[in-house]
Amino acid sequence: MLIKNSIDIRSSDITPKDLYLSRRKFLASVTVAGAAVMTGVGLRELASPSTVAEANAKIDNVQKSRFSTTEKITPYKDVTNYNNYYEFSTDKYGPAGLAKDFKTRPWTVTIDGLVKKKQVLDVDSIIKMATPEERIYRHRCVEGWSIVVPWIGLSLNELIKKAEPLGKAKFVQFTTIHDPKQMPGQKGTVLEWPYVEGLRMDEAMHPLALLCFGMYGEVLPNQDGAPLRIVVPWKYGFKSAKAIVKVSFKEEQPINTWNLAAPNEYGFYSNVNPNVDHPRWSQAKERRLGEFFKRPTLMFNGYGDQMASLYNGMDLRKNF
Ligand SMILES: Nc1nc2c(c(=O)[nH]1)N[C@H]1C(S)=C(S)[C@@H](COP(=O)(O)O)O[C@H]1N2
Ligand SMILES: [Mo]
Repeated sequence: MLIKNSIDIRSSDITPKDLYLSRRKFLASVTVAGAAVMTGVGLRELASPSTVAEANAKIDNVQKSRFSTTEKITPYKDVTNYNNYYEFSTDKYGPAGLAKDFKTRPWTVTIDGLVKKKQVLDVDSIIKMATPEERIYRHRCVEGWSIVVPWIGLSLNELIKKAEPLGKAKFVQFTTIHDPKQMPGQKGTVLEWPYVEGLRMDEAMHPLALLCFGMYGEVLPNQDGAPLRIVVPWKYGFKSAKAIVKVSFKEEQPINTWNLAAPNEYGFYSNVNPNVDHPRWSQAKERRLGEFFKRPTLMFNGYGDQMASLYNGMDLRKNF
């Protein structure tokens, strides 16, 4: 979002996906073995068939979702080489390389705040809470580019139900890991760290909100938010926090990083809305990665049938 003018999309440098994947698999397995030595986690545990720690490891047993769009899926190489992930770099071509050794195991997620069951959960126990679903969603970045991604995950509400929120809990906040040793961008002050995002409870409970750990049939690549991220397809991309370590239930509307950084440009709700311009550019159109011509942006990113009723009576110009 620091980039104010044209968006440079390189879609011509085609790497055959198989070649690319086998190289990444090699890198990932080396990293996993190294992490096991350093953390004392047994290699046997890491190698057990139900543990899916490796970026690009295949995910079995994935159900199709009725929420999937039938639009053309964006090429894997675009989705995994053009990323917003400021913890690693503000250059969209940076995270793919800089995140390749990022350690995603062991990994825990702390559930705290206004819940009956405060707890610390191992990421693999969260992943096993429900049968994984493939959800092919449109994803619209506030900067004017979009992608269609076959995400894999479970409804966020599965995790929320396990936590048993109290009646007072009106919002949920997600916190990204803070680890400047591994995340070079966190040594700088381009944003306040850790990255935080939030949803109103009814948004978080909506079946479209996804707790995501995979894409394209495989474990999430690190640059796309491994081991666990949020995906809320009716909102601008920055609402979909990556690499989360904490889920907190709150009475008051929580802080979200981009609102803190530029409150007149980025709101809390950030529903995709072609009728409300960003102060510095129009939001009426978008460019799908890998395509040349722009297309019109849809209200709620095309998810209005499911989502519009949640915002009845709200002024969407004020609550942008
Ligand atoms: N922790 C964290 N999460 C983040 C971001 C980030 O910089 N840090 N960028 C956001 C933005 S602006 C977008 S568009 C999406 C991009 O997700 P993708 O790289 O998987 O396409 O991640 C979102 N989640
Ligand atoms: Mo974004």
